Amino acid sequence: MYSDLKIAVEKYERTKGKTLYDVFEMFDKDHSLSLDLKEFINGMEQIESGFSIEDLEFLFMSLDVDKSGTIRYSEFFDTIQHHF
Ligand SMILES: [Ca+2]
Repeated sequence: MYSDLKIAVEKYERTKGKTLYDVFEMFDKDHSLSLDLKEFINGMEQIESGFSIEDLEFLFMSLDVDKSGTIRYSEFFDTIQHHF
């Protein structure tokens, strides 16, 4: 499922000419430099990732490495860049 996440994000980056940081910033509506579950789900729907809500909840929990209830940029970035 991580590879699907990477593919979805990279497809969006390519078609829109965005960086991974731009994508994160777009998701991070309140500019807290971290994503809560709602921001993550809304963001993934915005880039038309095609994941179900259940999949997104699972991904969110996996991305939240330290189980803080939010995804920090470093967690987001590390998972997408280095998980393969
Ligand atoms: Ca946030």
